[in-house]
Amino acid sequence: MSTAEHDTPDLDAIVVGAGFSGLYMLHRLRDTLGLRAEVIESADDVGGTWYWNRYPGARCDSESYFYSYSDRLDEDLLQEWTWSERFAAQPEILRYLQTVAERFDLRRDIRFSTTVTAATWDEGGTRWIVDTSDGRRSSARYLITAVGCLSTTNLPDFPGRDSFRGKSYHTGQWPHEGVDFTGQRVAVIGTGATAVQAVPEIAEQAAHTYVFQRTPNYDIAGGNRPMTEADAKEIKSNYRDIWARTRETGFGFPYDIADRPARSVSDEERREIFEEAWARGGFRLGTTFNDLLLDADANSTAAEFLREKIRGVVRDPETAEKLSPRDHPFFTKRPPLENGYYETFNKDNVTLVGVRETPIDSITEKGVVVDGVEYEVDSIVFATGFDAMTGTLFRLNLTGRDGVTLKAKWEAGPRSYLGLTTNGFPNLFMLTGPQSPSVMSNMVVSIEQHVDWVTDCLRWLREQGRDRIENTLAAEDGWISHHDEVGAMTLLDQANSWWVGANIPGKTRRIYPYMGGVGVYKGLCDDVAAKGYEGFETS
Ligand code: FAD
Ligand code: N01
Repeated sequence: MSTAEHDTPDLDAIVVGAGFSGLYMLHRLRDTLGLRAEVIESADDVGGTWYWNRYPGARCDSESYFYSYSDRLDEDLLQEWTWSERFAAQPEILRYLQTVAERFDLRRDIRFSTTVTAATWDEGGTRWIVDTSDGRRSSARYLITAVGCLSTTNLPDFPGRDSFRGKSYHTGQWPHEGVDFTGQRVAVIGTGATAVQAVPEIAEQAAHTYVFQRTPNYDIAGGNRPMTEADAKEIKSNYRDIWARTRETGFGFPYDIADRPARSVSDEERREIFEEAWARGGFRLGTTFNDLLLDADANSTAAEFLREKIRGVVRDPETAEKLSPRDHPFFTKRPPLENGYYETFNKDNVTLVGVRETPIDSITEKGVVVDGVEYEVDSIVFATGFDAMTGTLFRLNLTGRDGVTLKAKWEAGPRSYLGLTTNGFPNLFMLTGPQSPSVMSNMVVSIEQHVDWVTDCLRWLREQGRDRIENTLAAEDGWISHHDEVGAMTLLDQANSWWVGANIPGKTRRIYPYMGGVGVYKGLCDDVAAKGYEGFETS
């Protein structure tokens, strides 16, 4: 297809998505490399996750001072911006991303309210042809997906779902004007990280809240609090060290994982260590011992500690037991951070409904039916998560070399090199793609690492006078076997989580994120680059 056939002039790069990834990518392409780039975004503004997830209680669970762009973007912004809370709420994070967009004048190269509906590799033209919901067709040398790991909502197909006469909401597509539940009977379906944030807030307003739980989680104390001036001063004077640490640790947090197994200390000492981590709040509990995610026995010590915490808060023993996970190890499903979730179940107007043994039968005009009981409600909140990691990539309808679609190629699970590229799809880069650390990390650190790596790669291609890059099948096979080997060393496969694709009926069960850790992964990527992009063919 020749350039003349395109409605818009050719670009050097098209980026899909304007969240943390797409914004930083655009800045690098345009301002570092001087390329002509455009971002295409379904929403009418920037923000990604933080544009869509406006449900009550939405906030981050990586601490805000490191859940933000690092000195790689702008050292001055780090000093100018002050987070108001330890874990900022959605409006503040959205404001931050809007500020970044304004500061770097990014919006002028973002096409909003436009969805990429298909993208096809044109071998003759060495370009991607991109179709969008506005009927336009664009083309670019490079296609970079910044579509997010958690951006396609999962709305289970409960029989009768659409017959419900009240209002229903998915947390990932929350109305911008907010929802007032005052005086209402509300059903919340799901008990993942989203529900754990939303339920206390909804229960504050609603006349009665029914929480439908299929799998209880190990929720950790969030410990959110306002940031003090002293906090901000200390953080701002230590930023260099903080970022250096986030890039080297396993999860991209500036916390080190203690170099000791759980059974290397006495029961009393372990308890004290857990208590101290619990009191500090956040994911520190997961860093107390180095074998919690590797050894079932070690893991059971943390699991029992967390069950005890539930029993300590929830007064009704039957409800406490129902809320206590027993069918999977700690951290094999993403542990939510809780700020008042368990306490909510001490309220008379909150009911926990187990739907593990007796799944939701149907949704009727009036409410939710479980085990022959109809729970009549005015509103239903679907906190049922996402078709994570691959769901949004498949919706791009990517067709690579020789007419092969990504969906067909990945039928038995993702196949990538470094989680960044895939054979048969030249000049395609997937930011935080499956088989990279992505969701197993503080994501902004992983996003920056991917964006910087892609930037360096494009610069190198230009210096070499080349404009086509594709990873070899051998490199891909090697990466997948390393990825799977590392994943198999963990307990991750012992739970039915979205990390293994188990939340979506029919989805291929695999470990989707890379489990080798952020620091190790960065080293491997750097090594590939240092060896002249080993594992890639270029022309
Ligand atoms: P996203 O923010 O998901 O942005 C992707 C964008 O791509 C979206 O705006 C979407 O509209 C757009 N898009 C997708 N497909 C198309 C298409 N076909 N055409 C056009 N546009 C398209 N991670 C952490 O590390 N720490 C946290 O504390 C944390 N908290 C979270 C809280 C919530 C409620 C959720 C849902 C996720 C959280 N995450 C957290 C993960 C979070 O998704 C990432 O941290 C980060 O925001 C992802 O940024 P992104 O730019 O890669 O993707
Ligand atoms: O989604 P989830 P989420 N019948 O998939 C249940 C990030 N995040 O939106 O566990 C009945 O975790 C499902 O049950 P089960 C974070 O990475 C971060 O809560 O599959 N129930 C589960 O309880 C997180 O992990 C924050 O048995 C059904 C729930 O719905 C990710 O986003 C906040 C069902 C879905 O939980 C996703 O979290 C929010 C069915 N048919 C999100 N189908 C922070 O705090 C699904 N469920 C930063």
